[in-house]
Amino acid sequence: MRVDVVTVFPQYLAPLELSLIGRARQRGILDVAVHDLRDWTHDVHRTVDDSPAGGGAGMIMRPEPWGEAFDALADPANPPRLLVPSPAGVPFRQAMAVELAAEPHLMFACGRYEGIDQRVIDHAAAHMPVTEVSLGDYVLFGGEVAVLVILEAVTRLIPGVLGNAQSLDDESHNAGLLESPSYTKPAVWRGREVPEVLLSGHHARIERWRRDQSLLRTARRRPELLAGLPPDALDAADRAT
Ligand code: 6GU
Repeated sequence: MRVDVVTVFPQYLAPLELSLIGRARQRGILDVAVHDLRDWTHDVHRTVDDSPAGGGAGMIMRPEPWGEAFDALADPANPPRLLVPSPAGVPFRQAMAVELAAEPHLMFACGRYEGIDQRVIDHAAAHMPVTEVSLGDYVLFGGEVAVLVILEAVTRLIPGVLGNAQSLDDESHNAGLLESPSYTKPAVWRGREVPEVLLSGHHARIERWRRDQSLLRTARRRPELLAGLPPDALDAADRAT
């Protein structure tokens, strides 16, 4: 997968060198390029923003550098999918991560200040698929951290990135529910015991216990997730919990 990120703070994306994303890049599974939006300005001050049309506080990103960046990075015959992080976007969820993991080319446009001139998004949408995407109902300074989050969620779904493919399998098996708590050694730590069933070696009982913990956690912490499950998601044993 190829990924282009356009930002006025390329250093913000430095963590993409690290850990599993960095390893995926080294192994050629992921080809990430981070671009400085100011490289597409032409004035001595390398201006990317201006005051809002109609007045108001803050600054808006001018359209011209964005237009040139997209011209340089998007092949019209084979355009990328453009993602624009914004608190006004559609919620980013695991289902979107799954969808993005199958794309050959993603491009991210990181807005700063009070946002990007809307014509940038409208113009891009005439040439490529565009999704304005939000991490949740809170406001960040800009889209850079959102790109890190989205790329981490997407990269781990690309075949060959995760060492243990079984963990992805377990995840989808538990679709729509929160994970059960997990434990390791020692069996007793500061007087607290690992739940006995997990040490029993009884795999059917262990699976039942994990499933029950998932259901209870989800009911307590995210009742709206339980309510939104498809009708066949819970069997009789689940309902007994
Ligand atoms: Cl994706 N971007 C920004 N700037 N703020 C956010 C966000 C994204 N998601 C939540 N808040």
